[in-house]
Amino acid sequence: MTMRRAVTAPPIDLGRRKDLVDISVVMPCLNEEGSVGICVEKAWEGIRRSGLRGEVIVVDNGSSDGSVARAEAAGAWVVHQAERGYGNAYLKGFGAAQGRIIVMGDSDDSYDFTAIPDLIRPIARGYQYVLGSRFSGEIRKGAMSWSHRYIGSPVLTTILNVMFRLRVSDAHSGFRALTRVALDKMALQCEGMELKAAQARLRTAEVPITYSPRVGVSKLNALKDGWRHVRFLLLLSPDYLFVIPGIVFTALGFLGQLALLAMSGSSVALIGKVALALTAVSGSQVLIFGLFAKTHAKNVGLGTYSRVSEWVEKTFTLAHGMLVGTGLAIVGLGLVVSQLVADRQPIAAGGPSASLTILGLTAIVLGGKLWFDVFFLAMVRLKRPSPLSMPLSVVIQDAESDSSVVLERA
Ligand SMILES: Nc1nc2c(ncn2[C@@H]2O[C@H](COP(=O)(O)OP(=O)(O)O)[C@@H](O)[C@H]2O)c(=O)[nH]1
Ligand SMILES: [Mg+2]
Repeated sequence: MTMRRAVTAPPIDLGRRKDLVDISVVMPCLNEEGSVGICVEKAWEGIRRSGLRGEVIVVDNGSSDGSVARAEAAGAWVVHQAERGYGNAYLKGFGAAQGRIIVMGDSDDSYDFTAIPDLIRPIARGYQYVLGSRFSGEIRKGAMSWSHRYIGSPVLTTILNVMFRLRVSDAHSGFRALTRVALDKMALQCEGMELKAAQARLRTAEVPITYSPRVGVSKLNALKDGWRHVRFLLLLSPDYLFVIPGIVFTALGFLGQLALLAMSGSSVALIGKVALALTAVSGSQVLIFGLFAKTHAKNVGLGTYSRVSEWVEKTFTLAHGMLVGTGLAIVGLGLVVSQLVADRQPIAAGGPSASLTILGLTAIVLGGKLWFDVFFLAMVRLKRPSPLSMPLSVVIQDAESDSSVVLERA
């Protein structure tokens, strides 16, 4: 989905002609009759102080109170979004906005819209995305609960920064400014703006802002929205979700196996060895999931390139995988058979023979599995044109085998 999709045509109004608007202030609003009017007035004051020509857009999701009337009375253009949700509200508002600079903020009077000149100042210096930071600014008494301020927000912000190598100080700020160019580049779908900003390599700046207690009750739920945030980060990060845990568990399984090699004579030893083998098998499965996920992410345009992932892609081909899989299975089979035949020491005693047998079985399982893994990987790698540009017939290509198939659209 791109941002420039059609929106309900604004009523003919010279004041909203594109060439007459520099800055669009967009506010989502759901039942904020106590504050939306003040916010719209402050936004107009902010626009006036900036010396630019602007518009104020309030996006309503069917407020059941007097929000719409208050917003209009204060001079806002109210647009309606049928689909619920804060993210959807923003998408609608961005689509309606005409300015080359877009400012976004809550309509609960927690952000001070008269500070618009400060917020957009970096844009004049060439920045494309400005984050209003409450943590480097001021958080007034009662504006944020203790748990948000000292636990929720810092933890989530740190996770975001670590996972995506960012350096933002306030990942959940609702007061931001961006340029039209930045908006188009981000091609937003719903959430995760700072991520998209990073991926689109926007020039990003932070400006300290003041956060005041909101009027009315919060519409977001900390746990639910916190979880959505983490979920979204994980979905965009196969490395942290799959690759790293996969490597850790695989290593733990095999190294643990070596550490217990000499241990014997007890059921505990045997249980430990089997458990470690299972750990290695599941770990390697998770690691392979990482490969699938990274390939998929790249296919849908979310992937980031790195030297390692390029190497993996070149190395992890169907032919190599099948060869290595077969090799592993043969080595494993050899190990198991040799332990059975040699019979130096009963396998059931749980000593080194048991370890080698378990390692052999593990290798057989991993080797066999690898055949299916690489086939699946090859499937995920099949190239497919985007549905939007799909002509009557499409060619699906497999780069690795250099072959293709033509599909006719029904
Ligand atoms: N249009 C619309 N606005 C919403 C929705 N949910 C929240 N908002 C608005 O989005 C802004 C942010 O929500 P808020 O409750 O202040 O979240 P908080 O700042 O994280 O506590 C406020 O202006 C809300 O009125 C929604 O479903 N639709
Ligand atoms: Mg708010």
